[in-house]
Amino acid sequence: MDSKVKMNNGLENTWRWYGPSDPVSLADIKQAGATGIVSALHHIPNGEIWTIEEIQKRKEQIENAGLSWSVVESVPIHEAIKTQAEGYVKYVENYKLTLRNLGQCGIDIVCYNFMPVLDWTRTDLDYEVEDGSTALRFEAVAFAAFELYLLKRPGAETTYSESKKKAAKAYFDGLNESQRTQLGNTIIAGLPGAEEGYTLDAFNQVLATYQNIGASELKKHLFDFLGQVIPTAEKAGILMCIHPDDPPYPILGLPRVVSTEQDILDLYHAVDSPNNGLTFCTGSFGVRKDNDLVGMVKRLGHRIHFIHLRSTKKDEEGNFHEANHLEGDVDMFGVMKALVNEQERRKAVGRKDCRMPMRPDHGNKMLDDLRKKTNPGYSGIGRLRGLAELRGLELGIRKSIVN
Ligand code: DNO
Repeated sequence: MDSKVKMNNGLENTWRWYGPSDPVSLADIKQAGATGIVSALHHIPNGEIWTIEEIQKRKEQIENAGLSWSVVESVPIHEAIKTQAEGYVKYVENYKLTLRNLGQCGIDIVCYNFMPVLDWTRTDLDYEVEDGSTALRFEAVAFAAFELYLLKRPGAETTYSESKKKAAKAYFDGLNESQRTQLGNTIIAGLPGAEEGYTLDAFNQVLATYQNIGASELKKHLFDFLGQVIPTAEKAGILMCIHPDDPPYPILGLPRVVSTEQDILDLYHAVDSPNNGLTFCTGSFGVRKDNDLVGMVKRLGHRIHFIHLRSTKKDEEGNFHEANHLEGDVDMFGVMKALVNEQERRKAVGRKDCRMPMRPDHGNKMLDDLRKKTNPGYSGIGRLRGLAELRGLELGIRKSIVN
C-alpha cells in the first residue's frame, strides 16, 4: 500500500467551517488537505430545533464542494438546561428532535459543551509572539481586572488575595477607556462558536442564575441531560462527545465540571453507553498540569469520538497563550502516537467508528491573515500550518510503528 492510501486510513483530517460567511471558503479548506468539515447551524437560535431542511441545505453546500460534513460542532445546550430553570424540559425535547433530524440526514458525531454562561474564554486575541504572528492568550491579571473593576461582579473580591487585587487594580488603571471596552468585549461578547454574547448588565444577571448551583448540582444537571438524550442518540446513530472546559478550572464563581480525567470518568459512568463520549481537546485539558494527556488518551480513548489538537504555553501565574501545534507544553508526539494506537485497535476489533475525526484547533494569525479579518483562532494560514504539521507527525508515527 502506498503512503497516500495509508494516510486515508489514518485520523480523518477535518476543519471547522462557520458556514457561508466564514472568510475561509470550502475551496480553501480543500486545498489545505482536509476532507471532513466540522460545522454548525449558527444562524438557528440556541434552543430551537434544527430542521431536516436546514441540515440538508448545509450538507449539500459542503458536499457540492467535494467534502463531507463529518462532525457537528456544536449543538449548543440552552442555559435553562444547565440551570434546570423552569421550562427547561422543552429545550431537552428540542435537543432530542435535533439529534433525530441530524441522524436522519446521516450525521453521526455531535460535539457540545456544558460550560456555564461562557464557552471558551481569552483576554487577548492579538498577543504577538517572537516570530511576529499573533496568538490567543489568557492572562490571569487581565481577567481579574475585568471581573473586579469592570464587571464589578458581586462576591468577586472575596475570591482574590490582597496582592492579586492590587496587581489587577494597577493593570486596570493602566488601561484607557477603549482598552477597557476591548477587554470586556473579548471576554463577554462571544468568541466564534460561543453562540451567546452579553452586555455587562445582562452578564451579571445571567451569572446570578448560578447562585445556588455548585459543582455537584451542575454535574447532576449534566448527567440528567445525558440520561435523557443518550437513548435518543443511540437510536439516531449519533455519537455525542462533550468538549472540556476552556480554561479547565472555575472562573467567575461559576462551577466547571468537565476539566479533568476524573470528570470524564464520572461522565462515562453516569450513562454507560458508547454514544456518551468525549471530544479530546489537548488545548483545553493541557492547561492543567495534573492532566496527563497521553494517559488520558490511553484510558479514555475507547470513547473519544472527536479530536482537537493544539498546544498551549503556560506559566506559574495561570497565564497561557496558544503555541504552535508541535511546540508549547503539550506532548503532541505522545498524544498522536496514543491516538494512532487507539485507531489501530479499533480497526483490529472491527469497530465501525474508525474515522476518528481530528482538526487542527486554532492557529496563529500569520502571513496574509495578519492583514485580513479572520475569526479569532480560526485564521486560514495558521490552521493550514497546524494541519500540515500534525499530518506529517501522524505519517511519521504510522510509518514507524504500524509497518
Ligand atoms: C473553541 C472551541 C469551543 C468548542 C465548544 C464545543 O475554539 O473549541 O468553542 O467549539 O466548546 O461545544
